[in-house]
Amino acid sequence: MSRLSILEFPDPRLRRVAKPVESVTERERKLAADMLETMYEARGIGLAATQVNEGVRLVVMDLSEDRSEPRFFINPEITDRVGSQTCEEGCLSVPGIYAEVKRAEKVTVRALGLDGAPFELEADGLLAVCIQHEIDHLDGKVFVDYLSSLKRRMVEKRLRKQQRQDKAEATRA
Ligand code: GNR
Ligand code: NI
Repeated sequence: MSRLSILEFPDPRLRRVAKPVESVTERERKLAADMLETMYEARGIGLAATQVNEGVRLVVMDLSEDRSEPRFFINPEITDRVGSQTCEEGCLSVPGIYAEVKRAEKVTVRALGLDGAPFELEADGLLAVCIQHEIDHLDGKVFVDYLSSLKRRMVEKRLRKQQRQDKAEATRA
């Protein structure tokens, strides 16, 4: 397995819309394993292929405390949504920024597993939030898109500054 690097907002590559996987092969299984390792290393609960600069509709997640329940979603689609909830969200592509986002409370998701077999899942709570957050990434959306443009510009400014400092430090090291 290998660790992949995670794109950071406002990188324009986070805006690309990912293409459906046509058939699930070793290539997708390798990418899923690398993404899972990358997500665990970064202490995230979800990761979309878009975030590691891969333009395919593949998501990995693990909401368990002990990282023992990996989940994989290929070509995920939300077929039903009910109610609404507000959750404080973070994102590995928007480090250090947390904000409340309103999303559906319950969703029904249809996807393919790593074996290529279709499955359906009813999710609520954080699982529902995370699936909606990840499918947004596949559609080129980031959670800060739901903030006011003023707040989004502040986030962008802060992250650009941090990225400049990181780069300068890397040069000196
Ligand atoms: O690690 C993550 N935590 C999180 C918390 C609240 C709502 C959504 C998330 S997803 C995020 C990982 C990530 O950036 N996935 O794209
Ligand atoms: Ni994210």
